[in-house]
Amino acid sequence: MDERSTRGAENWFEQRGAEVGPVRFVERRRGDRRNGERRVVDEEVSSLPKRPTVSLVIPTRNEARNVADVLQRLPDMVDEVVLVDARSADVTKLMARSTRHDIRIIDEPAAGKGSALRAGLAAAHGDVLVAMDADGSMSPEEIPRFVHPLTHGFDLAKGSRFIAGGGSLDITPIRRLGNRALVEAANFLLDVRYTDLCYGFFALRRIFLESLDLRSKGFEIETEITVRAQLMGLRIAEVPSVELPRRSGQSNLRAVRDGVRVVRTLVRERSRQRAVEAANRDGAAPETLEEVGRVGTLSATRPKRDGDEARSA
Ligand SMILES: Nc1nc2c(ncn2[C@@H]2O[C@H](COP(=O)(O)OP(=O)(O)OP(=O)(O)O)[C@@H](O)[C@H]2O)c(=O)[nH]1
Ligand SMILES: [Mg+2]
Repeated sequence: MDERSTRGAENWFEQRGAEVGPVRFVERRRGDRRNGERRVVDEEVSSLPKRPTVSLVIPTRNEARNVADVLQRLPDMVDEVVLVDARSADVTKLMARSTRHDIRIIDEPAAGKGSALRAGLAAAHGDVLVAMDADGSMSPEEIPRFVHPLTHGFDLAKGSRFIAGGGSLDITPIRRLGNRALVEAANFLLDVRYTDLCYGFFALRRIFLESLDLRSKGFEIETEITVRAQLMGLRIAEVPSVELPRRSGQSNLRAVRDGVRVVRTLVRERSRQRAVEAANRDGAAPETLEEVGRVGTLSATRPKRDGDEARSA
């Protein structure tokens, strides 16, 4: 989607953030694909504190040459850094510890970025969980623009390389095509209008993590988070982000294998959505966060907010 059509047809919020210049993000809602243009809705009052605590979760595999640079550039708003590493054959952990003394390092024996991310998210304590890669392809300076929507009524802020203000200096033509096909498939199956799907820079309110009930082991984790958040009725924003080439080292992504895993995730989540819709029609869908967690399914409506604060405490 190009800049003109994005800018003209969608719900842009543009505000001055606390630590950065104007913050832009686009609301993504179910029905967007069919309904097209929508009115900008009033921002909801957020139950997050104005200055939430922020945890940064970074999965690493052989990123010794990159991780120090990333950690040196973290903005002050990051209160906690959780690094998840188990399979590095280099000195990633040593580099991380010597750059940031208070870093929490978690050993996750299970292979895959998804397994690492799940372990890191579960271990983090902040009101807001930010996930970012360690290879230098994501700029820590962008973190405030992911946190900003969450303090203004949104629950998930997902990075997009393909809206105005975003971009990628890293993506190959093949990957771009594959990514585009996956985005279109997701939009068709789920009736949304995302511009990016497989991008690992995002921020999520921690109170929703348990209900998301994430299971992904590999690079399909971002798809699972986005799709489940949408099915839960969470309020989602796309935030422009610029992806740079990795500073050094090798990619862990295998385009075909990981693309197939994303497709499988989409199909599985679509059938789950159908099941929840059927349950909703029968009046049997869970209504509270506790019920959602207990029955292991997702409500098609936004979970109730009562007690959000207490849960996040
Ligand atoms: N702990 C852990 N981290 C991983 C694993 N696989 C990838 N990562 C990390 O997840 C992040 C994203 O992986 P990348 O290899 O950069 O994947 P990518 O960004 O899709 O590929 P490139 O664009 O080529 O860099 C990086 O910080 C990796 O170090 C894994 O099995 N375990
Ligand atoms: Mg990368």
